[in-house]
Amino acid sequence: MRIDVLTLFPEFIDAAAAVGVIGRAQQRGLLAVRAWNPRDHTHDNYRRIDERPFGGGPGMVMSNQPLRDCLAAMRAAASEPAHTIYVTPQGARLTQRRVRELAALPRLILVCGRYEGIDERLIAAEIDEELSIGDYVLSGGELAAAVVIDAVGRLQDGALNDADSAAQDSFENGLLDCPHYTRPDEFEGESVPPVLLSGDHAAIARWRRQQSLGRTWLRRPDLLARMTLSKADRVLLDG
Ligand code: 6GU
Repeated sequence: MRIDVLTLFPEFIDAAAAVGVIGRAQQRGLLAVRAWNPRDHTHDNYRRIDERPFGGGPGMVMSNQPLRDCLAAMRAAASEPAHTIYVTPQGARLTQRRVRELAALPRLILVCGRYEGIDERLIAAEIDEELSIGDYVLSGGELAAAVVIDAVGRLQDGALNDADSAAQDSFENGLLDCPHYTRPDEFEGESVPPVLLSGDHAAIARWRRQQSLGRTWLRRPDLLARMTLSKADRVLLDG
């Protein structure tokens, strides 16, 4: 998969995509992330990238021409058609379901806004989808784009080692993950739940499922409300 990112801070995206699972996926040739700076498409001496908003008021809007020309250069750099996403708090909330769908596409273009964002006509002409990563305000789209790159990149075939794969189970099945423990079996005066030392794999699986159900009920009842629980899950949850 290829991901091209339009950003005033390409070094931020480069750094985020160079480490961990995503960095390794790039080294393995499973994913290619490239950042593009619209400032390189300005023609004035000051390389200006912001303009005052029509109608007045505080804040600035990103300049139309450099953004349009940068996007054109990005599109021309590869033959695969790109699905173009503007990351903005005005977008639809990103979910693991949408992440799975995006991960199956051959190419994404992510547009990061700064200041008050981009001209509405640019959204109409160039953007396929607007996405938000949550109900809080960031000073720019770069952190949100890094979130999209990470969530989508780790789902590329071969990106996760066995050691990482277990973590995939949690949100994927609609529940929060169970607690995890490692050695020593007594730490800070607390023991490991005995079932995990029992060697009884069926009992361990049941305990983990029960923990997932229980903490989802406590912490994210909204997630449970949207699920239909099996009879076995009902018994684990209700006792
Ligand atoms: Cl995608 N961008 C910005 N600037 N803030 C956000 C966001 C995106 N998602 C949540 N807050």
